[in-house]
Amino acid sequence: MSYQDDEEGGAFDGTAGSFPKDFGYGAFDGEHDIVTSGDQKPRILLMGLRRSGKSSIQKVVFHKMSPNETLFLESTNKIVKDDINNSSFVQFQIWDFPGQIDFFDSNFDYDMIFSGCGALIFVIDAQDDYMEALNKLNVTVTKAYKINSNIKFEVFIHKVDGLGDDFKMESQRDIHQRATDDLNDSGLDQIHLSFHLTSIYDHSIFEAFSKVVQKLIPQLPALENLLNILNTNSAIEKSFLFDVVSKIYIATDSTPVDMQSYELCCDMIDVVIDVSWIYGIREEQDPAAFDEQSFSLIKLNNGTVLYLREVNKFLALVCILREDNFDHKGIIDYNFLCFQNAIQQVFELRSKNLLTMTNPLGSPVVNGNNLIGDGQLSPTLTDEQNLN
Ligand SMILES: Nc1nc2c(ncn2[C@@H]2O[C@H](COP(=O)(O)OP(=O)(O)O)[C@@H](O)[C@H]2O)c(=O)[nH]1
Ligand SMILES: [Mg+2]
Repeated sequence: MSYQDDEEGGAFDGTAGSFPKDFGYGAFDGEHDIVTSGDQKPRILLMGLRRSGKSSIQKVVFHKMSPNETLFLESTNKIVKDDINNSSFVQFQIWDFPGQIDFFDSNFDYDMIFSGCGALIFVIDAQDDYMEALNKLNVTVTKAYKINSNIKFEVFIHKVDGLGDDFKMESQRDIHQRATDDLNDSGLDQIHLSFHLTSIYDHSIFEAFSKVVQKLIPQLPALENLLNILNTNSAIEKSFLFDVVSKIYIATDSTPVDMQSYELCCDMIDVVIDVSWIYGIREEQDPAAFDEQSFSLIKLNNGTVLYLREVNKFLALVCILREDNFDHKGIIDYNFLCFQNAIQQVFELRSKNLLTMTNPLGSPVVNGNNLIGDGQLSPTLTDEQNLN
């Protein structure tokens, strides 16, 4: 069932450089090397005590490792820098830290580490005693904030698969309380920590990572707005804009996300990629199983339809709607084209701005271009009346 085992494939295995150079939006070609090169990419740091699950998270989310395989991961003894580029829409670097990092060790250049950092994820093992982890969290956050006050601090209360629902909630409440109290005690109550309950054994880790990445995308409001418009005009109940390789969603409409819908959509992406991998036509040079033509439709027996459309080689739109409303497939498809167009405009605007602005620290690079500014556009999505 896993296409990623295919050694020569490479399109979706997260390996840098496996994509042809001309992927993505044609309009952006030729600008790829401006910001992609060097250490300019925004950083997401993974920190926490030894064996809290940092390397596992990184392997499962970005390298398609199966959760069981993480049992055999060696412990990390130096900073591992992982470039999430070329194979993914949103580009950034993930730095996986060894657990036993010591802040008083002068071998580490903290100014350098924290100054280019967009988000710091602190992983706490919820199956273990977390007092030491909380101390470490406090030291880390304080240190990082002093160097760069723009860092987004994310706490992953991890390995919650082993915990009952009550205990889960209780740990979250307790950790939240203690962590913020500690910060208040040190007079740093302006620091905001976000908390996520995660596990690599279900989709929660992808969901949490989605939220982290979204905070680093300045165009998020524009994307959300586009999805809202699309939904209203096409009678769609929920839609996600997915980064296909990692299955993190970079945007969704403003209705609340329910975990089950998200899981369904993730599974659908797996199915689509697997099927196209097995039965798709493969051209010599381009092993991508997924292209601009890809779409898929799944009808569930509860009267719901899942509809997936490819936006570009990296992004897919997955919509959930009621079967009755799928009568208007023509309108939905038309609206999708408008949506696709608008998305392209958002990122073209960004690439124009790129010429006049420099790379702001912490903002991610998309398709080799830095995300800058806010997309102001007037999408001309049609509604039903216009077509009738
Ligand atoms: N039950 C459970 N175990 C996990 C989870 N994530 C990681 N682990 C296990 O935790 C152990 C340590 O993981 P590792 O990634 O090496 O931790 P690191 O030292 O923080 O990089 C491994 O045996 C993993 O299989 C999780 O979500 N649930
Ligand atoms: Mg590790």
